[in-house]
Order: sequence, then structure tokens, then C-alpha cells
Amino acid sequence: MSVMMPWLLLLLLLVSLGSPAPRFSEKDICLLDNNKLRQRLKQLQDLLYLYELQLKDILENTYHRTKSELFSGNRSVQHEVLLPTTSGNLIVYDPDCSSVFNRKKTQNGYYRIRPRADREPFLVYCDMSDGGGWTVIQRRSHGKENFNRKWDDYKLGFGKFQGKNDEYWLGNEHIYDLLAQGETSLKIDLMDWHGERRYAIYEKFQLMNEQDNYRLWFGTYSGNAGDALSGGSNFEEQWSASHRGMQFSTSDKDHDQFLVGNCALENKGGWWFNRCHAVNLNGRHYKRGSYNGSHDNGIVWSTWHGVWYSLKYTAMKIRAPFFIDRESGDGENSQDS
Ligand SMILES: [Ca+2]
Repeated sequence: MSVMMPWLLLLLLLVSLGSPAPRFSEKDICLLDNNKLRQRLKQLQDLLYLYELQLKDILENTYHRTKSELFSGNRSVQHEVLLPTTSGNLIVYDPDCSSVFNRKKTQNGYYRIRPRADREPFLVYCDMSDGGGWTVIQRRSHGKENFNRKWDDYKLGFGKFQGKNDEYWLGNEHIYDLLAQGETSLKIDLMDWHGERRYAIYEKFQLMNEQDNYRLWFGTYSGNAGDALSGGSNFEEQWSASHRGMQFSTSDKDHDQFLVGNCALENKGGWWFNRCHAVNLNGRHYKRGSYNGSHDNGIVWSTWHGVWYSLKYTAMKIRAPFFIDRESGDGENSQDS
């Protein structure tokens, strides 16, 4: 017996264990190569797309160079990085005013927000009082803005977005995008011609999309202005005037429940009319308050001053229900005009 014996056995064992090389047909090999090439192409396309985005970003923004010290092993290395400027073209888009507020921007005013990354940003008034972080979707104050407008204006928004008291409708499409972010509460601030204030809060404020004509849904009411959006106190009023589940109507697109007429035409503004309303914050701005005429077309909140009283100031503002102001967080309701 020699020492070669175990080697020979091992060799034989290895040979017997080794399976024959897989036999691919030419077609299989072609397919494999094809898939590999496709994968590589996909990677390169992704990379190209990424570089295109970066190039676009660099062309559209101002950057400045800065030295950054990095530690590599036990020595520090100077590293040059490109940073966007902190003024001018730096793009910071918040999805809503709560996000603005949380970036410590706590002054009331107009901010550019972008609830949807694939759409353009737009200006909105942020009410940073009253707990902060409110996105204002509608405001009436001096009556100079014309709210008797058609579908497209109400869809895209109108009014002025500069001064503290400017009046506007943010636009159903923008409101829809804001609400699509998650559960939202609506707070409505009201003021009469004596400077007295009331408010109404609705939980789970929702709009359907344009195909459903921005149909309105809302949940539980709280406040001191009365639950006018639900139509009023008695059943008959609720049946004819509740705004729950109503589609949005304008003078040129009548989706109301009033079969023989056009609520938006009579009431001089777009709203979620039933037949016709207990609330219309987009109605005519009558100076003085009490008014009369053939239609109750003022700025109406029926459960406070009735339908023949036109309010002086209104604001509709929205915020996530769980938003807590980090500074105070005491739930105080100091309303701001
Ligand atoms: Ca009608």
C-alpha cells in the first residue's frame, strides 16, 4: 500500500461527484445574453434619467461650492460639495401650511406650497395663529373680489394672493390635492358687521374629484356658529339645504338638486348647492349685513344670523386633525382676521 492510495480515491470521488457541464442550446445562450443585455440597458437608462434630473436641477438652481472635511482612516480629506443656496432659487416646497409652520416659519402670510410633487406649487395664505399651520382655502373680507364666476375659475382658483385681507378661492383642484394627503379638519371663521366672531369645525372634510364634480363630504360638527353645513335644525331644512354629499355647482355647471332652477345663478357664486342652501360663503358681499331681495344670495351662515344676513368676514381653513403646535399646544382659540 502506498501513500498514493487516498489521493486516487479522492480523485475518483471528485470525478464521480462532478456533474456533467449543462448543455445549453444556442437558443438558450442567446436568450440568456439577451436578458443580460436588457438588464444592463435598463440600468443605463435609469442612470441616464438620473443624470438628466441632476442636470436639470443644476441648470435651474443656484448652487455654491463648499469645502467639507471628511475623515478617511486616520487622516482628514478636503472634499468639495455642491450645495443649493439658502436664498433666491432654493426650492423648498411644503405640502401645506402645517409643514411650513413646522419649519419654524410661524408668521401669518403667503407661502408657496406643493401638495403634489407632480404639479406646480402655488401660493396660499397660511394662518399661523389659532394653533398654527392652517391652510386657508377661502376668504372674504372687503367684498372687492368678484365671486360670481364660472366652473373653471372655481376649479383653478381666483382672487388676490398678496395682502392680509385679500379675498380668494384657492381652487377646487388645489383643495382636492390638499385633502388627498390624509384626514383633514375644516375650520370656518366667521365675523358679522358688529365684529362678533363665531366658528364651526368639521372633521373629515373631503372632496371627491372633478369627475364627481368635487362632491362634498364632512363629519362631526363642533363650534359656536351652529351646524349650518348640515342644513339647519329641522328635517325639512336638512332635506333641502344640507350640503353633505352635494356636488359643486357654478352658474355654467348646474349640479344642484333644484330641478327647475340654477342655485349658483341665483346665489351669485359657486358652492355645493342643494335646493339651495343653508350656507353660502361665496355669495354676494352686502355692506351692512341685513339685506333683502328676490334671493337669499348674501354670504350666508343660516344657523347664526339667518339667510337674510350677509357676513362681513369669512375664512375656510384646513389642517390635519392631529396637528399639535409644538410651541403652545394648549388648544387656545385665538382667532385672527
Ligand atoms: Ca338645478
